[in-house]
Amino acid sequence: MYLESSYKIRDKYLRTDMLPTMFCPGCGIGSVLQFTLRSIEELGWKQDEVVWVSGIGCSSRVPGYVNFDGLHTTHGRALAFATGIKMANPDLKVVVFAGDGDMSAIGGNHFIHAIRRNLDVTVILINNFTYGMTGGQVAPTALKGLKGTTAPYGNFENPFDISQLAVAAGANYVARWSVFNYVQGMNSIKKALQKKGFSLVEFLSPCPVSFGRRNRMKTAPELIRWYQKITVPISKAKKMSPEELEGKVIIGEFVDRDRPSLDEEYERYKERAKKLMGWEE
Ligand SMILES: Cc1ncc(C[n+]2csc(CCOP(=O)(O)OP(=O)(O)O)c2C)c(N)n1
Repeated sequence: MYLESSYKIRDKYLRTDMLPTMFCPGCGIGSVLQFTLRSIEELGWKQDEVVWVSGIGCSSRVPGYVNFDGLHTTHGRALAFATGIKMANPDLKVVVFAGDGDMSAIGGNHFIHAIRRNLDVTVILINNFTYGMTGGQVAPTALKGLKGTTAPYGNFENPFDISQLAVAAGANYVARWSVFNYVQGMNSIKKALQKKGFSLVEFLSPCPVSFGRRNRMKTAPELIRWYQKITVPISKAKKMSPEELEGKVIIGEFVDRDRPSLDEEYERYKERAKKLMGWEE
């Protein structure tokens, strides 16, 4: 039954002429792609209602594999292009597929300002704590002590908690899971897709080749066990001290609210301007 529905998803939504993907064995991006496609299928959305946008990185390859209109743009700039799409055609649903490097390093300013404006898009963020495509440099999300080509003795900088950054900047919906939290992850994607305003679903996602190898976790099962060790559900985290939470990653739903989105505010602004200026329709 599950396999049958997987074939249906594959045949309906993937550009089979683009397969196989460039993802390495054990990479989590395919799982997150599947959650997103299953969510769209369950919501009954039509393919021509949705646009996929990405920047550069392994995760940013995704729009090229799916049978939707999409843009594969420049590193860190996916949200700038997404802003153009959404404001030019507010009826379109915009999904941004991004890496943690793309959104929190080179695209960090686009990220916080798109959220501040409450742009009506859903960001599906693949957090592998590394720059996967370029071979494993540490990303701003890398926890202290993790190794990468740019930190062979262990990262000594403080990491960004990208979900908390999104909450603080004003996102309407934010959740974080690991790719192994299949049910919760899909529920969050469905909620995020239906949410008006900015929504983010962050996934801790295994990158055995660029990240795991440098951190003594060469295979996906080793990374699964590590995620189980470092993740703490939000309900449990509330009872823990900052010292106990050191080196841990909290998972769960962080915010679910309904602030007006950028396109809604822009429509109101246009109406106000027309009234003030006495312009006719
Ligand atoms: C302007 C610019 N700077 C740097 C690069 C090199 N580059 C390509 S992908 C990448 C990082 C990708 O990391 P991330 O966004 O985390 O995605 P992942 O590959 O891990 O999925 C970098 C720095 C680039 N393509 N363009």
